[in-house]
Amino acid sequence: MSSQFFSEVPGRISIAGPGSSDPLSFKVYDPDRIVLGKRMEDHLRIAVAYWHSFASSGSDMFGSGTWDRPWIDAPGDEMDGARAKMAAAFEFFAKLGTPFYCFHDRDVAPDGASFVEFRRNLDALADDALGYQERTGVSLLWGTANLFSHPRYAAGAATNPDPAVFAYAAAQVKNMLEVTKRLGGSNYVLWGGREGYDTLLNTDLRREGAQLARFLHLVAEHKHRIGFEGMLLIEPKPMEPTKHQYDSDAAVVHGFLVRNGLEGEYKLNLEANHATLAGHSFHHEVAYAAANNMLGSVDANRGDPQNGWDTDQFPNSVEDLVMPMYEILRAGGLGTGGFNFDAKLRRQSIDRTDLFHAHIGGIDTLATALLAAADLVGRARLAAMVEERYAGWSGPLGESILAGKLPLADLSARVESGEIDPHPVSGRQELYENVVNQHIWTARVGDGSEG
Ligand code: XUL
Ligand code: CO
Repeated sequence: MSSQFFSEVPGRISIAGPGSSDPLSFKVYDPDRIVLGKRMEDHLRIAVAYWHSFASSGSDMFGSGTWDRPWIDAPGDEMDGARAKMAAAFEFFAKLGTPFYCFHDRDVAPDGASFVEFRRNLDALADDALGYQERTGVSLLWGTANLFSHPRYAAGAATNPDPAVFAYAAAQVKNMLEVTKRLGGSNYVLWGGREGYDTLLNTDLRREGAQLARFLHLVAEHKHRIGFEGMLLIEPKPMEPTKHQYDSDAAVVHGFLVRNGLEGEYKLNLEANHATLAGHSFHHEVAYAAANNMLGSVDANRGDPQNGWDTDQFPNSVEDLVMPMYEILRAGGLGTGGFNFDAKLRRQSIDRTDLFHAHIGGIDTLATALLAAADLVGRARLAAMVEERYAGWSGPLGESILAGKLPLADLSARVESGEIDPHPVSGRQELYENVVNQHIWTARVGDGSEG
């Protein structure tokens, strides 16, 4: 295993178990452990994000980069730098031992002086990526085009007041969709970073909605034209960088797709911190997607309860992840999706080895949540309690109402006659909370995870 950039981690991260004192080992994650009949690795389908971990130097709006990332200032021209970055990325993926990665076109390829030059750069680097994928066995979970960093996208991409910007974005997505297909990507993501507005005073909402719908139709058409078999995914986020982003949350995106005849073409890539920015729990977003057959993939991270922005920290709370994981298991899993660490180190975590600590902690947190959620699914107590709560809807009255057999007048007559006389029943929220906690505790002490 080559050790060009991460020599402090000589080989692959070991699967050491909960008693291990080696910080560079997994304590809970064990790819081959069978959970509800499936390998843990195949449940979680972990991916590392190229942008936060390899294309960024830790700069923020108040200061320049702090992280020790020699590949970013590698000697030679821009393409030499891009190749050093890719070498670092694949060395990291192979040592972490997780199966997937994700990238934006611009994370990998230098802009060049024109669109054609950018495409040539990306094509050459995609050839390199194919070689790395073959040698390491690491695959592409999803590709995406960055339609938000360049100044041309300041007023949006598809929703720009200038159709020339729409066209440029279309060219970029066409190209990246084809690159994603060539790399065997499992999905393609669209995050509308600047598809929104900073002020309504200069914004025509009706036009911008129509433009966005047209763009999504074009992307779906091209997907079918080139025979890309992966899922198209939209990633909701309510704001940042714009004041308001159109793809605010799972329900808003779902409604937009249905209204515009796009249902079935797109699913959702849900990010935990984006849910909290939208004023929802992550559980809410996942439950909504699962209930509407919109579950695609997850960007795993967490926000900070005291900060109102996208802090993109690595997940470390099992409590926060058990119920999203439960919904995912009950929906039959993420399919071609997975858990992508759209998370970044804190600015003071300057060592390259900190990248390993962050991912190991995040992965062990997901693994523990998976065990607790599998226990909840396996023992089926929560599901039985919910089923019982709605039992009336499977009885004669509930079924007749849902089948449209009882008009308002009939229902009213039955109430007036006293035949129908409901009595309040307890919602038992505290009991439900106790049941969930019990499963988290048993997963932690390593009992009963196989349900
Ligand atoms: C930004 C964000 C993006 C998308 C991909 O908040 O989450 O990195 O995941 O464009
Ligand atoms: Co994301």
